[in-house]
Amino acid sequence: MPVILEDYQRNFLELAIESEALKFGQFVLNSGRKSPYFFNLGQFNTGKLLTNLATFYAIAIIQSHIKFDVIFGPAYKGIPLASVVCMKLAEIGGSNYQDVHYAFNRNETKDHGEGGNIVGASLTNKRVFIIDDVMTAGKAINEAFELISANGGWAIGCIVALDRQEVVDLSDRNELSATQAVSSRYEIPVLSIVTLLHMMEFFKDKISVEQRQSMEDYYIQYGLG
Ligand code: OMP
Repeated sequence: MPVILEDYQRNFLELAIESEALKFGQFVLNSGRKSPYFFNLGQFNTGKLLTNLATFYAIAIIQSHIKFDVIFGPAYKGIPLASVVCMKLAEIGGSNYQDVHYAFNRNETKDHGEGGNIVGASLTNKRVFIIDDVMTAGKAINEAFELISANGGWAIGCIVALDRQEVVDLSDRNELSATQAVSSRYEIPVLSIVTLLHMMEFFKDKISVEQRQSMEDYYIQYGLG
């Protein structure tokens, strides 16, 4: 099936290169896998980049028609994301998004003041939508689900900027990618601004033959069969 990119997805990838968030080379991932590319969302760190990034997330969320009460960003990279995307949804999302709250966790529980480890809106009895940077094996996102459930909320969906579309267990080639596994385990949609396949399509004539070959080899080794 041909991979077609929408304008906002192209704009996102262009800014990812401009900001050096996306780099081609040799990188070691959390999982220990050696990857020919790495995506560092922390590079979207100017007002221009951040407002554009928030718009790309917001478009993907609005197009999904998912309704929720709280957008939740797991510490650390999810924290600015939850706040800027919450604002952007109110700005461009119309009436459905005016009263969406945001929340994030701190890594250490506070035992004084307001206490607990959730900052911002309460998650109790709320439909919670998770926002994060990248999904490879889904470890970071799984922790967010546990946190939401421990705080009485219902995780009803999630979004990352980049879905690396990697299979978690290589011994089972029929297995799902990490995003598909999360989606089926929790029975929720998992959205992304772009997937690895979008990236490969966009960069096919913009990177060297060697870089393209390493991307294809990596996809054959770790990507969906
Ligand atoms: P999982 O928790 O295995 O899904 O890996 C996601 C995390 O890996 C991200 O939240 C990042 O900390 C890190 N990461 C990136 O930021 N960019 C990448 O391109 C790849 C990774 C990674 O190590 O897999």
